[in-house]
Amino acid sequence: MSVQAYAVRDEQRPPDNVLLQVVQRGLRSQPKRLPSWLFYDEQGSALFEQICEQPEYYLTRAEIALLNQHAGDIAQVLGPDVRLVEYGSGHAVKTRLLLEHLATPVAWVPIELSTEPLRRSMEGMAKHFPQLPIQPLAVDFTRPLRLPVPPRAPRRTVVYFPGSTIGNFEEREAAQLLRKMRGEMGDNGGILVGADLKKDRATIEAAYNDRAGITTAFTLNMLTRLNRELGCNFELSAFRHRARYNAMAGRIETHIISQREQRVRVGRLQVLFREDEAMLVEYSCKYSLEDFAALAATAGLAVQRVWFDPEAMFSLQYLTRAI
Ligand code: AVJ
Repeated sequence: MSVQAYAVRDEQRPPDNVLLQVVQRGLRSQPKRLPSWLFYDEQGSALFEQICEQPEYYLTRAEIALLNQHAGDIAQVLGPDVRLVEYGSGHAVKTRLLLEHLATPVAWVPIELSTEPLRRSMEGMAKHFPQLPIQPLAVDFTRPLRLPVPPRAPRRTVVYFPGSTIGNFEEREAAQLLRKMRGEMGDNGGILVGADLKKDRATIEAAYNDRAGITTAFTLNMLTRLNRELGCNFELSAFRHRARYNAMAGRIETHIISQREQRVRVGRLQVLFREDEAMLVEYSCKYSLEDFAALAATAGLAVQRVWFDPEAMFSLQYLTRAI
């Protein structure tokens, strides 16, 4: 393809420029880092679903077991006529378990940047709940939101944020995100948020280093994506996945490690990787109950209720306004 063809394509596709800027900035910083949302192209989303089925990845099974056991109780606490605003349209099974128990929900508002997963989860949900109004929002949920006007007045707006995705954010950003949700839910609202719990290192590390190698493929797929979408030349066999639990910080830290000294083209930038240089691609924070209550408090929220799966691996926390 000619240089000109590239230029034209770039002009017509501003999202690529944003992507290039994000990636160049991350690869220029010291130490190098890339944001974890870059994992979720179509292939990455499919790999994540496979991760959820690995025997070592306990989070999804635990959260579903939790809902199987407690969805009735959770629905009672939330009460009737809830508007359920979901951050990420994610694993539809969880939302379904919840909605099945909610009394006369006003609407389900799934928020998901990529339109294809959004469309798919809407289709599935519409089949299960033909009466339920669905008001999708194809936007980035970390940005300020304008929620659609509900079809009738809800008694309460509940922001549902399952999966421990909150753990991907550093503490300050997580608090900021909770504060934003607090604004969106209003005075009488609540936040239902999944939070993975601190536990022994071996269990946590195994979850991010499955034996089948799916997590490795998921991590390295980020480079495949950058090769395809930005014309980078990452050589996949020269990088590897590393996920370690930092007990002091209470989080899994996932890095992509360069196995040798090498240069990679990122737009007009040449990026040098040293041998064994580590590039940070994800945090997955783990919480004690105290940790999470403290995080909620910094966002002006109080923990009303906490539910656990039968093995107490995972928690679902219900937060309301503290002040
Ligand atoms: C989707 C953010 C909950 O951090 O556990 C799984 C993503 N990364 N294995 C997590 C993930 C590696 C996952 N979340």
